[in-house]
Amino acid sequence: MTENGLISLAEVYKDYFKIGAAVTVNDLVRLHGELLKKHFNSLTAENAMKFGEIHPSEDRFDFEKADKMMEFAKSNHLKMRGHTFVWHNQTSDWIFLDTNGKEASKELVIDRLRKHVEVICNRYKDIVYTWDVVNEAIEDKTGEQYRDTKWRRILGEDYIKTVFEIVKEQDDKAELVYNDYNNEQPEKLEKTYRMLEEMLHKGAPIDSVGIQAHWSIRDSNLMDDLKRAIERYASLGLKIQVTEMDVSMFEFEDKRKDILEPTTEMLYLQEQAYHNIFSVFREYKELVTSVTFWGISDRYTWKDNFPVRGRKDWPMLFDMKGEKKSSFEKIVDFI
Ligand code: 9MR
Repeated sequence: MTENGLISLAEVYKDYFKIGAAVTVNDLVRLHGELLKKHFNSLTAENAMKFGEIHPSEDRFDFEKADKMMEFAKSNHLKMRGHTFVWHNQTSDWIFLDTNGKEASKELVIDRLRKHVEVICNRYKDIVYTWDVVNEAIEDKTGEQYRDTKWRRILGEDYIKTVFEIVKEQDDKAELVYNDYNNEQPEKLEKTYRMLEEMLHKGAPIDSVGIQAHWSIRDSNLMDDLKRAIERYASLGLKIQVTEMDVSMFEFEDKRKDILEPTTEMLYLQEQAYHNIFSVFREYKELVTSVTFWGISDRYTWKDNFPVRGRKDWPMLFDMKGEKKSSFEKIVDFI
């Protein structure tokens, strides 16, 4: 069956979870457009729905790109993930400033956030099945629980709960997600667990944890960490979404710039990684509701500029020509 050129990833996984991709408007046409229609049933705007992009000043929204994505999704029977309401990056400064240019009060920021969420939810909630409500709120440094952000400083300790409540008021049908990276790794997992436990206890309407899954071909302990994380989060009654997956050819510490195409060893390690990771996702299909890739093919990936600016990476399932890689074959060969 895997030799069949007609195979669709979303179709293969239809009884497991949604299969998504992060997109720019350029991905909606030509090769990437075709791959999206064939293999995916969920879209995430890579940047177009972030606060700073969609609401650049208080009285101006820029819906153009997100609307194009919505139209594409509607005409091709895909759903969308809404990404993202509250994050420390790509957020317009105006929301944190009052009319005198001083830091805005808690009441003012909440009022503005509520209006923002209301507009975005009303426009997109028919097509959006899940929102990344709060993104990356946990601190990476050992010993510190929360990332120090303007949101937290102004809205206070329980801001995560407040934000989830605001989104729930506007869309009570969507799955509401707390989304972060490295949150399968033991230390960050425990911090995240503590935060979620506390917020849920206080009544925050959190449905799921987003595991971003920015991984690499040499992540040791990944399978054990991942299983433990899924089980820990599930013990709080939460579902799991894999929200931004890619499997880089380079470990974070590997800053080489002289590799101009993936080696045979890299491709082999990548297919093993994809194979193992998807076996775990399938094992937990009752808990995992979607798996989204942070891109479509190796032609375009944010990893080309992170952590090394201008260094090509090849983290996706489709190669530079849009052809299926051996990693693709490995994740559909269970049927
Ligand atoms: O892929 C996104 C890239 O184009 C932006 O420049 C970057 C800005 O911070 O954000 C990237 O997407 C991020 C996502 O929204 C949240 N998790 C980490 C992703 C990769 O940085």
